[in-house]
Amino acid sequence: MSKRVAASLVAGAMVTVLTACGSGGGGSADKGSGHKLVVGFSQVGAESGWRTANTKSIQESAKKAGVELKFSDAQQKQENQIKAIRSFIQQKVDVIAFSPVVESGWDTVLKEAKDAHIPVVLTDRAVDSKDESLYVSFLGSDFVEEGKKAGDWLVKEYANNSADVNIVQLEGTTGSAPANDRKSGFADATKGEPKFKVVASQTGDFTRAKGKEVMQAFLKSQPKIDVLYAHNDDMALGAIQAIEEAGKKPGTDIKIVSVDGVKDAFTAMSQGKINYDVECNPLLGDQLMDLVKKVKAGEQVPRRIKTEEGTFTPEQATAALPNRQY
Ligand code: GZL
Repeated sequence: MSKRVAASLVAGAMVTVLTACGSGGGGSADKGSGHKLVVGFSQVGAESGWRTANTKSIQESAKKAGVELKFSDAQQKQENQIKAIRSFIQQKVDVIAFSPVVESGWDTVLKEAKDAHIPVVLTDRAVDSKDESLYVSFLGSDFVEEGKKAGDWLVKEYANNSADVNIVQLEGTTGSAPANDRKSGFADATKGEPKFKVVASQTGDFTRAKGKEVMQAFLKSQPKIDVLYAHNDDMALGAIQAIEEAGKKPGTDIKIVSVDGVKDAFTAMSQGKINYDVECNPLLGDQLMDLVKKVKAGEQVPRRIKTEEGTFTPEQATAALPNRQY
């Protein structure tokens, strides 16, 4: 388990709530002041279907909650997020919330927010700062658990096989919490089985284009690929294009296990192209608005709020498709 996850466990106050159960609604003016709650939000970017759904959820929930949202898209660049946070400090927002594109390099700017007495909430991804006073809460998934779920499925899928299983891995953005933790969770789940060999592993930066490009390289360099483990569906969908262009059948010649559970991946699953999908729920908006209102009101909030999420076989994905929100 990563140090960060262990720390948050030790920090106690682990709260697992249903993502969809945010209360939302109702004005969010400070009790008595009439001042509209202003939140500065720095988003990673618009790199994937998951991110698009996450942004939509946050924007819609802010509107519903009567929160004024100052929203910034960092185009997956840490320096843009740091600039946005400094701008929110200048604007004296009530609360800063952000999804850190990578785990490291945040202490200086978060100290500036602390010195300006502006509370910070992490959503979706975490930071590896040792100074826990730099943010009040982290709302998001347990990526180590997601990686473990993917690995556990693979162990079951190949329980009766003794031959080597050659795995290629499309990693998320280098240095990001989901990439680090999904990699370690998967490795932990499969380390007891020497037949599982990760023969190639490279970042596809969570995008379809890069996922396709790296999968093309894997197909050229690897004589035998049995499984693709993709850290998100967008990279898996890009890889599917590469696999089909190479004249192979995704889901059959090369089994695919992925993470996120977005609609396009469920469509691919219904076509037999992805074999298992570990859900990572992007619908954090209502919970985030509840959280920022409590933080602004000075209420005690949990250090760690873990989102509930499941796993999908092709049959389950096909059944879920008609009502899938994202
Ligand atoms: C996970 C999130 C990841 C998704 C990707 O919570 O940070 O970033 O898995 C997205 O699709 O790009």
